[in-house]
Amino acid sequence: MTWFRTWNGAVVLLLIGCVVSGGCGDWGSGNRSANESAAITTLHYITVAQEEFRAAGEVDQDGDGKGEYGLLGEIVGMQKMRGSGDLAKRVYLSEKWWDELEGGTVRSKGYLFKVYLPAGEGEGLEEEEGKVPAGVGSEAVDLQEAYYVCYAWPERLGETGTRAFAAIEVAPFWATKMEGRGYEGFEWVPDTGAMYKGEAFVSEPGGSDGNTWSVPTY
Ligand SMILES: [Ca+2]
Repeated sequence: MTWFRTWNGAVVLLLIGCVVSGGCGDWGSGNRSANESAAITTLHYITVAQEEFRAAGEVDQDGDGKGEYGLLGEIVGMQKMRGSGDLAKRVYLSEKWWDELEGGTVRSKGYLFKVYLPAGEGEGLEEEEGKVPAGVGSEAVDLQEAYYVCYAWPERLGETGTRAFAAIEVAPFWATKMEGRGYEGFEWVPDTGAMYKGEAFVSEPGGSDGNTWSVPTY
């Protein structure tokens, strides 16, 4: 009985510690691996959401009947969309797969997620400070019908995760151990073209940020 009381007491203390620290889901070596697995899962559902969002034609800035990919605030139904200024007709990324939206960046289990869309000439369109940017030129809109990139990186490098990930409009996912440049929280955020060898969106993945981006073996 003493052992059970002690063991149970330890559990209670652990739970109190979790409440005080704001959660137990994002630290510890075991959780780093769990966080990375969860990040891959969330990235997967973001790719599904992107295809459904585009197919539904929620954003069609040039009115050609071909939908454009979305920014995360638009996809989760919390930000007015480019072009129409309406909210999406439905939520495309269930709250099962993310916790919080902050200035266009989604937070989930020790990782941050951000989508860039083509703005033309390799530049990225992003949502900043809770505002979805206004429309861009027609050439960029055409590119937004075809390309996007979504990065996932740890909130605290080495604590909540050791790898960064990227999803683009075609499989597979890409990952880096950040051997050349670390990404962490809102301070060190991947640039639009980080995972591409050359011009963002239209060149081969592989990395131009000092890191090696490759297809992970998990
Ligand atoms: Ca269109």
